[in-house]
Amino acid sequence: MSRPRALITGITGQDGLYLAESLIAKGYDVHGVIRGQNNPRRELVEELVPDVHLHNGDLTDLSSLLRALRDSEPDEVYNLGAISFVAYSWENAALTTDVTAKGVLTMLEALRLHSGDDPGRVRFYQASSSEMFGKVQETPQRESTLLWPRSPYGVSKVFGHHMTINYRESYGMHASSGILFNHESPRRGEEFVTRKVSKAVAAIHLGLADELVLGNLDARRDWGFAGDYVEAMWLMLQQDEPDDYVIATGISHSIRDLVRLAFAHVGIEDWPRYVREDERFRRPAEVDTLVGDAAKARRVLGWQPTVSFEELVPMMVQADIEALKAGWR
Ligand code: NAP
Ligand code: F7E
Repeated sequence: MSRPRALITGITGQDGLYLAESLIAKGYDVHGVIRGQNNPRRELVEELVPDVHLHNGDLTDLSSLLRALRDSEPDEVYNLGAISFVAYSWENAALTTDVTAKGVLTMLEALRLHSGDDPGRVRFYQASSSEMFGKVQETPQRESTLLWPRSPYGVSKVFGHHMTINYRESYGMHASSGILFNHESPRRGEEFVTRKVSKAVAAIHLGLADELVLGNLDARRDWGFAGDYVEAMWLMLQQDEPDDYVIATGISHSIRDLVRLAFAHVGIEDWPRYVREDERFRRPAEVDTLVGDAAKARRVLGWQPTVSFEELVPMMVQADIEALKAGWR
């Protein structure tokens, strides 16, 4: 029997790397779409997952996606590519819409054209987001909760989510949408708050910095570990029927909790001494609080998180300490 084949957009991102590793460990032949003429993250992908086959392509370019599909002939497509930084999405709303919203339609269209008479032959995963809940209308948030996005990013994800459902209903595609709450890891981009905090705390601990500048410390998020969340993506595509699932831990913490825990890992209790609040990092419209109900994923997929917030934050701080020390050698 031939190995199952997967194509991942967003292979250079946090989730793309974890998913590629996980699929390779499951015996998949893994392909990834990489954009740009000299992508600086290509090296990282080649180092961490050397068995992945990379295809040039961009979510805004239909023919490049058709070519990647033709050359990889996947059984499963994971659409993780996006402009994913919420704060940036206000400054580049049109670009965010082109990639994070319309890019989903372009990927779905490429897949529909590629699949010909058999629209269900390639299974499709869309990376939807808890940011779609925005100004939350129900707590905890579940699959049926009304969507009320608060940023150009959130609005774009709502478009991608509904387009995925529409292609499933219109063409019978095996298209599933994972509504994932925040998930983090030592590979998280440094622009996101968990990694910004872990890196700054590591630097303060090593005497390389003396300040951490943040925005809204009162916002609350439901944070999990990225390695757990990519397993949920895979499980969704192993089901006979496509569907939508919330993936979350069910526990929320404030940014203040995050900062306290990160500093505690390096033995600093008087953390407010090092933290300064700056309006620059506040958003035009904030998502104040998110907490997910993953009961459906637990029941249907048998999925549950394995890493708690109390384990995740020290893991990230420790990884940044090791990385900074390695830089000295
Ligand atoms: P990430 O680290 O920011 O990675 C985003 C990926 O998208 C990168 O590989 C990036 O490639 C790629 N990309 C950007 N523009 C593209 C374009 N025009 N064409 C093709 N690829 C493009 O994001 P992540 O945290 O891994 O998240 C993966 C997906 O899940 C994203 O869609 C994100 O919106 C969504 N999501 C994330 C979370 C979370 O908490 N992490 C929660 C819910 C949903 P370059 O390296 O070339 O920039
Ligand atoms: O912000 C607050 C900020 O940028 C979290 C993306 O993966 O998860 C992520 O989006 C919270 C917000 O993530 C700073 O105001 C305070 O309330 O880490 P973040 P996000 O916006 O929740 C969702 C699920 C996605 O889908 C997205 O792609 O932290 N905050 N001070 C700050 N945030 C940042 N970045 N920097 C600060 O200095």
